[in-house]
Amino acid sequence: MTKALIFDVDGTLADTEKDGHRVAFNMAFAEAGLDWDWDVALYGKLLAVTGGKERMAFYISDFLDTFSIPSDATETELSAYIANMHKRKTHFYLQLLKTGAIPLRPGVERVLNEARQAGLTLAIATTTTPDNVTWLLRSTLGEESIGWFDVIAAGDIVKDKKPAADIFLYAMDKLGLSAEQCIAFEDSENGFLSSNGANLKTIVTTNDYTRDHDFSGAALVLDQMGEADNPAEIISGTMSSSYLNLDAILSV
Ligand code: XBP
Ligand code: MG
Repeated sequence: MTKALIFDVDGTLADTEKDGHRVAFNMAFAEAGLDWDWDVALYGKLLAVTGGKERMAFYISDFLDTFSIPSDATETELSAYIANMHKRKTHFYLQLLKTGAIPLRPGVERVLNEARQAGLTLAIATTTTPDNVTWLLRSTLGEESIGWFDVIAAGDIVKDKKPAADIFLYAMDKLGLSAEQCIAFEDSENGFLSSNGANLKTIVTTNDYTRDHDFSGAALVLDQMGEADNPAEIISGTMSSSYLNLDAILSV
């Protein structure tokens, strides 16, 4: 019997990547005097790697011919330099969140409230930085919404990030629940590989970056959770209603 819903954050709760994280990365690069510009298309390629620090290391190794740490940088060792840059990126991302620039996706608030009213436990399993989660919740649902989640498993709390199953296994361990008692919500192939690797039934809501990803084996794939006046498109699986509601979730 389902006792908990475990939500991914970026791309699932909110469409944060294209106009949020990507913009924040570019703001940090500009502040550091780097001529790096992650446009929408390039960022879509870089999203193959989860984790902002890992994504920057991926960019340096796979997309730059050469890279030398700028002489005026405070850090001389590459991982420390990347970590420092990531702190500044997170600073700029939180600024964007605090302006209310990034809303929740359609249906997310309604699904969270339906689940709460039905007595289900809520949790988060995300690769992003913990502050990014609390500030997304604070800026969209208010301070008390942070308390709606029994577990917020985020970022570096696990060694291996998505697509490894670690973050979902960690969340279930902290919940004290088995995979059979939980349903996961994801938006990307890396995320689905992670939740599926943890043997979790998974409901996927795609976005512009992940529409063509492989979600074979997902319980249900939609283009969004949707609302009565903004129906979801069913990409795979079956759903009796025109938008994702608790009945549909518990029927997968
Ligand atoms: C998505 C990610 C994160 C964000 C950037 O996480 O891979 O790395 O792109 O956030 P998820 P950070 O879909 O699991 O929520 O820079 O804080 O990593
Ligand atoms: Mg995601």
